[in-house]
Amino acid sequence: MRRPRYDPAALSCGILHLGCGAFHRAHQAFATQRAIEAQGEEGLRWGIAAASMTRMTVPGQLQPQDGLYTLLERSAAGTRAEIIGTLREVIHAPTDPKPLPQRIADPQTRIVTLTITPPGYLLEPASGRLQKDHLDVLHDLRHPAHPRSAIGAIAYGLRKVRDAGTVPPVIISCDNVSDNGRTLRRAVANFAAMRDDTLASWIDANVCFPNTMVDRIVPAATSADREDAERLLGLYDAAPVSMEPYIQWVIEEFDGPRPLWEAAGAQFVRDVRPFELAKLRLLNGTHMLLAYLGALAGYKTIAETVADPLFAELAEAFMLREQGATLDMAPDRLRAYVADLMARLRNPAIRHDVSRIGRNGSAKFATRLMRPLRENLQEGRSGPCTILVAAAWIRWFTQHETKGPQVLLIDQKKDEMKRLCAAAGGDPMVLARSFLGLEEVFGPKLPNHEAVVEELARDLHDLATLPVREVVRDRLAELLAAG
Ligand code: CS2
Repeated sequence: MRRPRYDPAALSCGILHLGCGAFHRAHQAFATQRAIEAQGEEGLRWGIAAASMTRMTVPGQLQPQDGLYTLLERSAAGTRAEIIGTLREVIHAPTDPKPLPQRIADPQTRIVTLTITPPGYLLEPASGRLQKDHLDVLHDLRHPAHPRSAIGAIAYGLRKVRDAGTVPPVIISCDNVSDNGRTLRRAVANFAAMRDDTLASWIDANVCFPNTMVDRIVPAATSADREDAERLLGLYDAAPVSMEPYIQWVIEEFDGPRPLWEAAGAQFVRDVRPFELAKLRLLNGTHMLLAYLGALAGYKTIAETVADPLFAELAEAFMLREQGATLDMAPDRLRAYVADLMARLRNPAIRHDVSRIGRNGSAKFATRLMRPLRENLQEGRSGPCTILVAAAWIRWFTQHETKGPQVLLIDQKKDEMKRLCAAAGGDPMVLARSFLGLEEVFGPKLPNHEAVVEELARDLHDLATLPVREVVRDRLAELLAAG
């Protein structure tokens, strides 16, 4: 059991984090622990005040244990445990006596980090425009002192900074969102502009939102995690987090004080984009492929799905032929990246739920799958695996009507999708056409749109009538035959 090599009680909170889920605790909170250890006395200013934006679960678990929790690094070789001490404060934002805008404007806060998941940006996925009629937007416009969304909190926090004439914190998105820093800036500035154009331009001119790429596979915690933590620690831990050994964090260079995150392997670079595209398309896109198809085949986790050679072969073909073709990567590097990724996906000690990865597909399709598909089609290449993933995702919305494996459906647009399925009355062409017509998910008409509709309809038909493994086998054979 590795312990923090500093006194957690001596930390002050230079970082405010929004969205205190397992990913934050396995990634940024871990990297900050290494940074503080490397910086000694200097590092003690980098404690984290971590805010849960809605639910009380994590604050309820972590407050009684002074923010301390166990990280379980899991691989086929075994489990390594470490106590993380960086969360100096754990806040439940809706009930915290010090509202988020005030915390953001506190001069002690030099950095604000976020893991709020793609829907938290309140943007239409395909157009990138703020959803001005979103309930959280409407709420926050009415309650500037107690905003509910991270976007509202940042806008009003920055307004306080501007009014006080102090130095704004650097705001770092750690979500799997394309161009995450710019996207966050756009969401915050669009929100600010709904009431105050000068605030929006002040934010544009004065606040730094570096782009980042974050990577570490972190499944949801289970009771087995709590049992293992207790065995290793000799104490009950209500909130341990499991994770894979791999970690990557690429951050766009910025000015201003910050923790020495390099101590955890973070890289500071001029341009995050190539790293981000490779990660979103190869890892996150493949996660979606395995989750949607794997669930239909009855698999519960990613490791179970890739343990099936058919699915492993499909995942590899998808990365090497389809997603890989859209990346500016030398063939050797691409092959090495894919090989590493396959090993990570196979990690038998990580139980990464397919239904969890499948959540919020409507907010994830655009960046991970549709943009690369569009690029492939524009270049005259095909995208059979991507279209098959779209078909599998659509099947999730009708799965409850069948005797097949059931999936846990969590998606902002769930009701709309179910309506489309019902309206299509089982006709795959109608279904394919109406889904692809959802611009806010799939973007504007694709090049060769009619051919894509037909291909999607064929996949929908086959997935409805044949065992999913058979469909996968058939599509793989077609792909290999095409050379
Ligand atoms: C996953 C990611 O749920 C998902 O969308 O693809 O959480 C993935 O595990 C991480 O991005 C890995 O870095």
